[in-house]
Amino acid sequence: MNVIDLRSDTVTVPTPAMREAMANAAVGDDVYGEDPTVNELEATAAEMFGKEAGLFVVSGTMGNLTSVLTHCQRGDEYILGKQSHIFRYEAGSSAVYGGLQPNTLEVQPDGTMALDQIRGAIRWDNPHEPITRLICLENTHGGASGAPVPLTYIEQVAAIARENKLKLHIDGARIFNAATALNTDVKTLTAPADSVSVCLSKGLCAPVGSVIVGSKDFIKGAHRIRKSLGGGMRQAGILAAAGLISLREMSTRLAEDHDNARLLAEGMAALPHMSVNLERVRTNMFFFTLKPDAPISVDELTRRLHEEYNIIIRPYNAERGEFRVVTHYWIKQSQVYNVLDAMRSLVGGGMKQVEGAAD
Ligand code: TLP
Repeated sequence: MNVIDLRSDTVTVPTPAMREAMANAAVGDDVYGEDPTVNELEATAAEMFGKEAGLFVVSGTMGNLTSVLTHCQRGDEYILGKQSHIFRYEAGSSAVYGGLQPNTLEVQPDGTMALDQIRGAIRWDNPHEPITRLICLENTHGGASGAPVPLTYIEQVAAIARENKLKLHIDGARIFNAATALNTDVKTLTAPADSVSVCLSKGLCAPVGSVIVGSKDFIKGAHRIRKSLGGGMRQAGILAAAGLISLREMSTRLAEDHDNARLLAEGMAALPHMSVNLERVRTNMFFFTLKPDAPISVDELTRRLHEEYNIIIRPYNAERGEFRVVTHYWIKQSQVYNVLDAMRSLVGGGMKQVEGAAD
């Protein structure tokens, strides 16, 4: 049986079509702007997002850092969620490389920050205070169970940004998941933003890379920052060739991953000793909790799923018994049933076999 890896959609490997495109990609030196496949990727991303230009970067982290450093100057402050990826999981990079100060606000279960708190966090024009320069949103929001953040909210934040001469950046690592869940397209969903960072290597299956999109001036500045961060790649068309398939083909099939996440969440919610908040299962990611009365510990469940069933999950907060599960292209519906069967055997419950279970 193939491994069923539910730790993240970052574990996706390139599809056979991607490997073929990579092998045949036309390449050149991208630092001279001469890689035709990178140029095509950047133009395609800009077109899809309705922005003037795009820039291929190594990772989501580099996409966010490059964007934030392009919008801000040393000593500036930017507003973002306390549970956002940029604040929690990017090694404090904007402080390390940009001398920037994050001003964090609580993220609500729907992935938003309260509008009055955003307004209240903007600094006065006073020499005692840092200058607020930027607001960052995340969509979908990983710190809020993959919640898709709706356009109306983004427009409201953009209006606050405009009134205060601030920029708006979206960490759109999973923006195509958000657009799928909200039944809209990424161009509409990100129209109010000055910049968006989009991961190609998560649910979209490319082996490496993200693109950032924005105005020509923004991308010109970002180009210089990317170079200074060591992100000027050479024959990167090999990677961009996979990214083109991500944008054109993989971005349209994410509903399948969302359906699988829901199927899995509903099956797990029906098991004793487990709790899942089904209302919060909106995209390809959800959290579940192993209740304290369960006949198995967090560590044992993790280990035995791996050793006995070839299923990999990672505790998110072991003390609270909390796990995160992420579905993706390499998880098929039959495997969701396999996972439910394995959970049932290990956690107990005596539920009837789920129909459709496969080997
Ligand atoms: N997220 C990873 C881990 O770092 C947590 C994951 O498994 O979810 N923005 C968001 C919203 C992300 O979730 C991630 C990666 C990034 C940015 C960074 O992307 P990479 O890993 O390409 O630097």
